[in-house]
Amino acid sequence: MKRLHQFLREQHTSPELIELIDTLLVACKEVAYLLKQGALAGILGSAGAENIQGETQKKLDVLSNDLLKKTLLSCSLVKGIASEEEDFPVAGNPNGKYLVTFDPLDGSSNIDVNVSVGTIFSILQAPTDLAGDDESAFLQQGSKQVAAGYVLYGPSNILVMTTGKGTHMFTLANTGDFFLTRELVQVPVTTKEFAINMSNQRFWEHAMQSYVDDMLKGEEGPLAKRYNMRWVASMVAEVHRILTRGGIFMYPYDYREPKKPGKLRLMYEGNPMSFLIEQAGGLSTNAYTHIMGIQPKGIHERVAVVLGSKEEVNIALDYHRRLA
Ligand code: AHM
Ligand code: MG
Repeated sequence: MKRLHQFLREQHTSPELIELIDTLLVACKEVAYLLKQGALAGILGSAGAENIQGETQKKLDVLSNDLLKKTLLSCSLVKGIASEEEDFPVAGNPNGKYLVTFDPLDGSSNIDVNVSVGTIFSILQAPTDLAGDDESAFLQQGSKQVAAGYVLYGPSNILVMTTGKGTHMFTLANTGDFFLTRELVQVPVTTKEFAINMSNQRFWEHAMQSYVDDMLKGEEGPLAKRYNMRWVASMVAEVHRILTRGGIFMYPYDYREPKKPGKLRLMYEGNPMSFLIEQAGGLSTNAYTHIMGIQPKGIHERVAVVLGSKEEVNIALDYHRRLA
């Protein structure tokens, strides 16, 4: 079986990018180890603090953020980092070549119930004229990402990654090495499986309500398909399922809090997941347009997400074109 290193070298990935990915994975392996210990390491439960988005932080949100931050800033290639759990970007080496944005532990509401969570990351080229803690350095469209991926901490620990040459999966072995276990992943074009938090239905836009209503009508409805539904409440697990067997994942615009359209974040969740999905032949949108074409206005900006199997995402886009 092929090791991650060998695979990246064969893809002509630059030695610097390989070094950066390696560094990032050192932190992810530590997170994986902590998660495995669970209650034995006293790491479950709340940290008693809130992040900038007003969400209660879990102990492991804080621990994994600290691990990633410390590890990445020790790497001379890193000019700056931005994290879902940090109020502001943090500067690294002023001569560093890359910026890294990350969600240290996505789906963290699942930690205490022992369900899959993950670390999501996105790597950008650092502009030479802006400091590593300057927010504007990070405000690049998703299409500019150099690499993106996630590590899913589940029954197996799996790295899913792209550098723009397809999406590939690597499984973590006991030796600490990641081995290539699926090359050039392809999201099936059609699907009958959707993922959405139905309890928010009354807050969605009319077009989304109508689309989901029609899915629920099954074979007798206008979509003429019997759908199945899944909701793990961990985006990494959801995207992993879609990369594996197809599906559509939606966290749509939501008018609970009008100033926060959608729950997910563009820089830490929307862009990296879009890169992975589109490199695997899927489609990733905000229900109107490609997520990776959106010009970010702030590092903690939120975005509506509708991604997955191409044909199904096109159906969702069509409802939004007709009923918006
Ligand atoms: P988090 O980054 O604070 O963990 O929030 C993101 C998570 C996603 O993984 C998941 O898709 C969503 O929030 C679940 O939301 P809900 O609580 O509405 O089910
Ligand atoms: Mg999170």
